[in-house]
Amino acid sequence: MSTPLLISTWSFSLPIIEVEFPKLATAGSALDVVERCAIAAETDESIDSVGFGGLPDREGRCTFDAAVMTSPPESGSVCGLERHLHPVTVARLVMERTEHSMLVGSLADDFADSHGLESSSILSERAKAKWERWKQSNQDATPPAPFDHGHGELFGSHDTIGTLAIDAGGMMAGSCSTSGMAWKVPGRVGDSPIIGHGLYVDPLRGGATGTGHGELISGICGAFLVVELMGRGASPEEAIHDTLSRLAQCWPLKEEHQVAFIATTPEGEFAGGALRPGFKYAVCTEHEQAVREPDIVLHA
Ligand code: SD4
Repeated sequence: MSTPLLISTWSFSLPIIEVEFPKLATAGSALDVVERCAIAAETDESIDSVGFGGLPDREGRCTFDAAVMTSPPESGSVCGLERHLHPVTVARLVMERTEHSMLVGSLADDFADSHGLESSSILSERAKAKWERWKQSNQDATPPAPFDHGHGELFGSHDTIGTLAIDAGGMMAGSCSTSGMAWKVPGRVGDSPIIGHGLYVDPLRGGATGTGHGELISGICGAFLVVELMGRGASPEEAIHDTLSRLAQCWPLKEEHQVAFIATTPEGEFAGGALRPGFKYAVCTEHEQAVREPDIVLHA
């Protein structure tokens, strides 16, 4: 028997993981729980960077990316879904019903159709109205600001949801779901659905998931690096610190750049850390249900 753990990026995820945590101690599998956590965020229209309510690309088209993983041979992901509200479920179908690990674009939507998932409009009226306002004020800019999240606070309370769980049976699972950068160039895919970038789970070494500027995370295979460092003996805090330091060494960082990771060992020792202040993460254990400040902020 293992001690259950459920951790997730950003404070908005606490109410979600509080509902799901008790299931880890009973019969619930870590995989079911991380899928349901992502579904809850995808359903909440007030979260403008995940699922319904997510902000669109610069042409006003919304696309979703997601991934799930339980081990190196067991992962699934989708990029650029345009017609299905729960990309995490499509990612799980890729993992469980195919021999592949990633499907993209309209063909991934067709795959979801073929498994009976209902097609739907994924751009909310509120997100469309925000895009229209953005378009109005950016129409003369060439090119328009690529990484502005629209509300001027990329790392406010809402961003990509990344979740890691360990259930009572010792299974570890992770999920990640996002609508990506607001106003992105159509076709852009960030780190979240790429295994080893936004999410990595290895039952022998640990799990990690990232949030923030996907291009920066991808440039250093962020989630893989955190897990690899833990596998070589680093604590989660040290592994996140060294990964963020590597990133800071490689990139000419701009003031608005932010990246954060959460990570756990197979035994459930966990940490969260960020490049800059503003990041928080949510934790549920047998002793604690709380929003935590990051254990490390590289540029405090
Ligand atoms: C991405 N890391 O697509 C994700 C999500 C994100 O603002 O940055 N959202 O790069």
